[in-house]
Amino acid sequence: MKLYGFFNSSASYRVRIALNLKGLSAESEGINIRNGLQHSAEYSSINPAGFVPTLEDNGLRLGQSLAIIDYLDRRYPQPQLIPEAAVLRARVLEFSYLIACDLHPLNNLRVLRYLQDESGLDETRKNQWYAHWIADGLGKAEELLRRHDGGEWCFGNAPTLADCCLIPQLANASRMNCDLDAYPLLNAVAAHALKHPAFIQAAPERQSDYVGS
Ligand SMILES: N[C@@H](CCC(=O)N[C@@H](CS)C(=O)NCC(=O)O)C(=O)O
Repeated sequence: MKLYGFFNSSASYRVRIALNLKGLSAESEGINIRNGLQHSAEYSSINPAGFVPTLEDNGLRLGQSLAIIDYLDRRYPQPQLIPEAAVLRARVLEFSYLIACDLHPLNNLRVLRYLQDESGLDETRKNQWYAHWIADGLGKAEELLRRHDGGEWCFGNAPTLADCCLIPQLANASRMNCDLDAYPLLNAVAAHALKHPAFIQAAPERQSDYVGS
């Protein structure tokens, strides 16, 4: 198994957590998206979308972190990260999509670069944009947990896809100096998760391609 990723990429971080939780080891290849390597001819032939991560497994080549984790869950079911029970599954996906589909794309590297390079936003305005969408998304995530939470993890007493999405997003927000005080439930889950070896080992600074934030 091989994972193409980038140490600071939260989508890659989600998959690293899932692999670790399942006890799977994958060869890791860093694609430096700060230097534009996601657009190189070589990587484009691997993932035409120009995003990390990409997983290779048994002849399969797959992009999109949530699709990758869903694949891993089917192929290597233990422990299950996307629950079977209808309501719990729906809650986990609702929370995960809020982060992965609504929040994360607005603050992606290509969007931030476009805002600076094409729309002329200076560093301060760009950071305001970033912080605005973090506050919007994390505020909604906090409210979902307030309504439906009930355990040490986002949903219940075992980690799920929701935790795989939350922890990397909080790490990114923290790296960008966003104020996280308004999210006590998210912070409590993070404090718990960051004691778990699967989450500790998936951290950006533990990756072989780490070059500093
Ligand atoms: N929906 C995709 C998003 C992947 C994504 O946005 N990856 C970022 C890093 S976290 C990336 O490759 N960005 C490159 C760019 O913006 O040019 C997924 O979940 O895998």
